[in-house]
Amino acid sequence: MTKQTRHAIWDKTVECMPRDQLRDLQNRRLRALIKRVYANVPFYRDKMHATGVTPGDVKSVEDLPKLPFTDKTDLRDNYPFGLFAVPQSQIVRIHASSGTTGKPTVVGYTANDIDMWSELMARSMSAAGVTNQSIVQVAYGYGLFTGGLGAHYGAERIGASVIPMSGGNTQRQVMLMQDFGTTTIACTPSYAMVLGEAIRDMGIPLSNLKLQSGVFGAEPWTEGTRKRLETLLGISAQDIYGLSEIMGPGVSMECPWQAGMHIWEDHFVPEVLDPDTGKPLPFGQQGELVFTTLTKEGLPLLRYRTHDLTVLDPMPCGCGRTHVRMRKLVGRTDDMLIIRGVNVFPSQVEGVLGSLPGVSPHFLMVVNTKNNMDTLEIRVELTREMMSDTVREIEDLQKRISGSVSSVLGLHAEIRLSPPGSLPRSEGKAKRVLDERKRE
Ligand code: DLL
Repeated sequence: MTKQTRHAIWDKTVECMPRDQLRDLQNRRLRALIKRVYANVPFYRDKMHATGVTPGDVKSVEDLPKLPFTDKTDLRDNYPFGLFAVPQSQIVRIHASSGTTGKPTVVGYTANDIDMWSELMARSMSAAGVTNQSIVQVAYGYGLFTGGLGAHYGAERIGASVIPMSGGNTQRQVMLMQDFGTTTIACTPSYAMVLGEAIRDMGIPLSNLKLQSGVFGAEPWTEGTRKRLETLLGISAQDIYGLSEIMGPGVSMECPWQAGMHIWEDHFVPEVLDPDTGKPLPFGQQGELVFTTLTKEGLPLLRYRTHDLTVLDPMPCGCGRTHVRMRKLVGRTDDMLIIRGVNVFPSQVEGVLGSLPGVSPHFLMVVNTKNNMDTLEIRVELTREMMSDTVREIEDLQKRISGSVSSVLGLHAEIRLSPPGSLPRSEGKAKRVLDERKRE
């Protein structure tokens, strides 16, 4: 499939709406939202009082900077249901995302919220070519995580046949993929890699499969990984973004042009800020993504700080959709490691490894301290082909990885090569970092 392949647009009226009309729609929805949260959520009412803003002060999207931010800690402080804007009797679904520490972040949906989410997931999956002829294997986890049920409802809304596999059980996934003629696989890119390698290792030719597309998200992945997945699985691989607090998957989605993810702006207003000062940045500059939800009933959020780093691009897209695009994520502000004073994102390491033949995309960064100095070791798996090479060739490869890592990261890393299959595999979001530094 080429990048310019056109798939039917799910809701052309909205997805291709002229930007001035889209802005009018946002402004109307924003005014209604502010009234709603002011009336129904004491937390927002108090915050607005504290900053001296009244609902009447927010007339349009341009007024958003007058409003205070919301952060994950606000959800934690009001755990579990304190920020819900409707009585619990109207909440029909609860999801949660596990934090690194303590209590999870809890989100609640009304029946209308679930309907809106299904619609936006239908919109998103259509952009990856899913139709009512498709057979969609959902290998995102089902449960409190939003990936499984989000993809499930979206694919059903389109009328596709859904296989609700959840993550894991790789051999069985591959068997059903063959037997049922799966056309679209929805899972994390790291699990897609596991599936692709299993198909290869089981000696199954791609011609035995009917795979056409992948809907991959929930973690950062690079262009190099996209190429590998497209080759390994014989598909077009599209990026999908979202977070449970804002809705779940389907906040934004790549179109076949694979040039950024369209944020569904009729429901979410994005801003990009300088993460340190909180000041809005113009289009084209990298910063932290912040969302205001326009239509959510259960858990509306004002200026929610995602901690995700990206760049917004408002230029028209070849696909005809007018909604602003966000660039593939670099990572999260809280994923950023500071090693000997140098800022490092795991996605940079993924980028380096993806560009070198002989190494698999599986890696683990181990950060430690030795003599009061940070150390970085990168464990990298060799490919099977490379394993049959001479020690000399393997040593050369090690030097090449080390050289590329130092020049991209600006930091020396110890490269530890290991045999194929030796690093842990993930069924959901990959764990790329083991930080063993002692914290004060
Ligand atoms: O990961 C929702 C989701 C499910 C998105 C399935 C896409 C597909 P959370 O568990 O709340 O929700 O994690 C949200 O994951 O803030 C990003 O840091 C990261 N993330 C999500 N999608 C992408 C992506 C789901 N396409 C957090 N690229 C977000 C990079 C992503 N990071």
